[in-house]
Amino acid sequence: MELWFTENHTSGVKFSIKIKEHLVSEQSEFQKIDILDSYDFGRILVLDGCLMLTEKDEKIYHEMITHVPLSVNPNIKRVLVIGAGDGGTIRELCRFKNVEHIDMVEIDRRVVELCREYLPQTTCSLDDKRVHIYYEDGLKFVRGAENEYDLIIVDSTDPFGPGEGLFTKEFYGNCYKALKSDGILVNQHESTFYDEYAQAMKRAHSRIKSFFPIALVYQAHIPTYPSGHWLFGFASKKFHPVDDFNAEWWLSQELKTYYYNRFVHIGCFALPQNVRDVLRETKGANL
Ligand code: AG3
Repeated sequence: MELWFTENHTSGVKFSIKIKEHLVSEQSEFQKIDILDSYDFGRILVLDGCLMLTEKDEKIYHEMITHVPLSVNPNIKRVLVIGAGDGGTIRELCRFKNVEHIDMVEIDRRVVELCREYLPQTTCSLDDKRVHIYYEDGLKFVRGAENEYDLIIVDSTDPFGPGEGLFTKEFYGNCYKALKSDGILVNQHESTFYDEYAQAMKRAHSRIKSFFPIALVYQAHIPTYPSGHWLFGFASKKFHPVDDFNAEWWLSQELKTYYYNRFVHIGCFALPQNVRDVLRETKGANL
């Protein structure tokens, strides 16, 4: 009998991967957690039916959400990561020697526990001495922080269910306050190809723009996400992601990567016309 995982990317589009084995199926206090083993993508983490990562392409997402901000400000020392229970973002951050302290705030302890058991590829740095894990709601956690972080990374689910609060005006305002005067906020920013995601992305983008003087979007090709084209937001109080890009410094770190490199860093901010057109519909757009 054949076993397939299917995510409905829209009401009229399905994306399926042939499965070897269904390793975990658990309803936590917050969401349905599934971990599967597949023939073509290795192990797969699924939350509430939405594919979060596969072993085959997770490096694209995790490198792009970390190396881009780190190579713009090599003095990043204190980092706050919201979500990210699979550990992939933490793994990439821990490769940077300048990073001294990482607070990771994940609402669902079971995601971390199950990923530790089944996804060692991404959880391998969660025990690094610099990492401090809090099992709390990220929205509440940032309320209490002021002028504390050089970088905040929002590695969330889609803006439905437990991740919804991480796309609100209140949250972005508190992130602004929690960042130092040269702080950077990077978030997973959905995509524009399908309308439902485009609406969520536009809302998030105009909210971020209302707080940060620099608010840009960059892209990556992630084969297993809806449409295969995914966006990240780069919002900042001072640093410009392209003008302040420190390629020499990044090269001097000698980090072997799968997707990110100095050419991608510049190129990922060059957005296709259809993405620019959607962004232009957001409040305060200056494209
Ligand atoms: N978080 C963003 C996943 C969004 C994918 N959406 C979807 N499949 N509908 C990924 C978490 C990786 N650390």
